[in-house]
Amino acid sequence: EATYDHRAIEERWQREWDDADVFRVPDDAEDPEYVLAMFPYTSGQLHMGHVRNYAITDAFARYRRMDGEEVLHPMGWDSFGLPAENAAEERDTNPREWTERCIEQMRDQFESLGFGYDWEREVTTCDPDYYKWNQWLFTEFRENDLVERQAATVNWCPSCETVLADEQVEGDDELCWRCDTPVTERDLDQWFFKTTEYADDLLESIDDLDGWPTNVRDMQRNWIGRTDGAEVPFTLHTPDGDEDVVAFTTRLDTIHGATYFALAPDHPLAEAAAERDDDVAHFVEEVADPDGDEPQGVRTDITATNPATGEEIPVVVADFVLSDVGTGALMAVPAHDERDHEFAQSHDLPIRQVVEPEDEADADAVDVQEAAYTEDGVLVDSGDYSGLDSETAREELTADIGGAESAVQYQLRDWGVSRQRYWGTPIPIVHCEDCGPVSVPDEDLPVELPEFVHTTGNPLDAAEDWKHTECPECGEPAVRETDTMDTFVDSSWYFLRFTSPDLDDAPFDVDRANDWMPVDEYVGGIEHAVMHLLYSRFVTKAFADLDMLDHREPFEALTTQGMVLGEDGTKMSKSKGNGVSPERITEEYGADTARLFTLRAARPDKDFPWSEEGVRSSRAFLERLLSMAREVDAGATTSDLDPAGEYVARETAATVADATEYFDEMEFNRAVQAVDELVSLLVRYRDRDSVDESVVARGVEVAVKLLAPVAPHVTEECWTTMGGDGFVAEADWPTPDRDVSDHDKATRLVEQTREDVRDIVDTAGIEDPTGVDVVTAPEWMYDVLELAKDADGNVVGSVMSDESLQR
Ligand code: ANZ
Ligand code: ZN
Repeated sequence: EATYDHRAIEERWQREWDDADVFRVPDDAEDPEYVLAMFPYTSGQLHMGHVRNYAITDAFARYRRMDGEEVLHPMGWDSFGLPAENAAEERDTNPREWTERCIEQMRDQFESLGFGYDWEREVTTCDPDYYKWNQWLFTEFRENDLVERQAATVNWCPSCETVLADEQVEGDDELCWRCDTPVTERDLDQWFFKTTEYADDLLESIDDLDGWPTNVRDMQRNWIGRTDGAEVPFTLHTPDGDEDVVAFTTRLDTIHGATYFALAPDHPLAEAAAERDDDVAHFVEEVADPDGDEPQGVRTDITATNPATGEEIPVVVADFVLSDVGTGALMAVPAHDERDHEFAQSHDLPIRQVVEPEDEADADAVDVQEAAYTEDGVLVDSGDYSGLDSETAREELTADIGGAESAVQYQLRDWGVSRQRYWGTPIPIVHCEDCGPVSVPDEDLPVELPEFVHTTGNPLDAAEDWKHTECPECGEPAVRETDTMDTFVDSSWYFLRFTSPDLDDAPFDVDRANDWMPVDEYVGGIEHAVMHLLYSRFVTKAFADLDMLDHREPFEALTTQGMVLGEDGTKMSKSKGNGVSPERITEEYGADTARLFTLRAARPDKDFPWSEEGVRSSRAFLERLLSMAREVDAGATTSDLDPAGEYVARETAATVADATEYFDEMEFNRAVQAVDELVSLLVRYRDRDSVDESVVARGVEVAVKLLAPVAPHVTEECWTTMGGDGFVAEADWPTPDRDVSDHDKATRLVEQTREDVRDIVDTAGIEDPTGVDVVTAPEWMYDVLELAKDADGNVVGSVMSDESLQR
């Protein structure tokens, strides 16, 4: 019985876990713990990144379960989206059939990897029972003023006469993916979730997310992008009369140097100027390019009064003024802003310095005619404000200038959820000529997708029977909204659905959700660090304000896992041919080996290269553990232990203590390392002349339990072989059976000094470092630990070596 037949072992235990419902959790748990991996997009194929992601969460969930918690560890399918539509086109099928096949395949792969999910809670976003609640959420948010219709620019193919998603516009030439016609732009009314209402809330509570990686918290902050500044009105003189236009500025201290004023090309006053002046019209319609390298613009027949100087300054229309930033108008200060400077030079506008460095020598070195000086400093040529520092000047000017006030600006935009695609949640709106857009009443939800048809445009537009309906308000003929929702809506609340997946009168059960939420440990890719997390946070806060949830943040702790690279250290990809298929690894070496290798290779958040060598050594490790388990004398009783036996027993206890700490921190690589060392020690100890079998048995039992979350099948096999009760997956997590505090201290001292010792011994040229001055060690260690200090009290000694154990 010397073989490790991973196929038989893995099949057997997967079946037994399933038969015994090991991973089912009750609705109301006493000790609820929620461990979640970002659910996969249903591409049909798992890659190594998936294996890693799900191995991390599964190991953590299994650890927590053995540790006594009731662990919710569910899985579902992010199954709407354009790739399914494309695949359906290519394969002459429809998106639903294709997606369902993908799900079957992926579920099989998950099962063969032995991930312990509560499959009764499986959630599939393209299922009407699920997307019905997206529609309900849309309606509910709309009733609460969190949904709005706004004009937005979309890609338009003039030949197919259809809107295109960004992914459907190909190449630098921006051609339609279907007919290669150059794509144009169109303004269409689109639906938006008002995420900006929550900008401050979303920003401020990032401070409390101390279970999140710092880089992700920073990315969230940057995305929200709060800027503090002031709004200041300028009076504009146009041929049609005077009008006050407010500008947003972060540098009100520079207002005395504002020598021109600039409007975005689609500002109403710019459009009016275009009607009066062909040059302006030409610029607005033909030239303006907000993505261009150089700031471009034209002068207009409008002037403005600088409220600080009373001076009349020119007004230009310029493409570097963005219409969706601030107010779409700015005061230009060429002496202190680079863009304003570049534009002033090319258009011969005055550059007037009003701030200089505090230090005189530095001030002399500044020449604003050459380049803008953009730092804060001391004001000059600014009337009564000259001599003030920038900060103070900003405060005083905000107070003094009529109509000026402090203002904040966010980079965050409302979340546009309209997609002109088929494979998504239909937006539950009916357009009526008399009543406008009317929400489909809750009792008529879900609005189900019609049958898929192959067409050039959006299949929903072509679905005449589906599209034409009655207005829910007045009963007259009306037309359904044919846009579907961004699939990020699906994933913005799926974690709530897992708490009560079958509920048919609400998206989730409020009590259940309050019990299980927030997710204790959320694991997924860094590519979701911004949008998915932000949208989930937004929806959670909105639900909290609708009294549907007691929690305002969905994810207590977050881990973003690193990449599994190819053997060559670069990203795995088809074109480079350095990809590794999870199926081959599972077939050839077993799921346990695949899991063990991916978890021991690096900390979850670090990248690591694939290594076939590493895979083989992981497999060898499991073989060794299994063969030890088969040889263990499980019934052995303890006698008086000799020092070596006592040492091994203590090492065993200390390994439990250390590994438990590592598991808490999800440092599976260190936990595995600790078990690896323990197993090596047990092998050496077992090969000695005098062995206490109970010490070996306890050691192996501990190793098996500590490894169970990582390599769950083979450890079940070990457990049964050793006569363990039930499943190791349900066994109690081990606790140290000896006081390891002094051992711990001594071990740490040894580890810390191991390097120092070698160093000192080498440098000092000490020939025999042992026995110089024995450090106080617990009595039991004398025999196995040789540790010494030199005359100055520096530790110089050798630590327990393999040989000393074998004495
Ligand atoms: C005057 C000024 C003087 C400015 C100065 C900067 C430096 P940040 O800091 O990037 O958030 N701005 C205002 N509205 C704009 C718009 N619609 N499109 C493009 N730029 C706009 O940007 C704030 C600054 O961006 C504002 O402060 C404004 O220029 C410009 F020495 O006002 B500042
Ligand atoms: Zn109507």
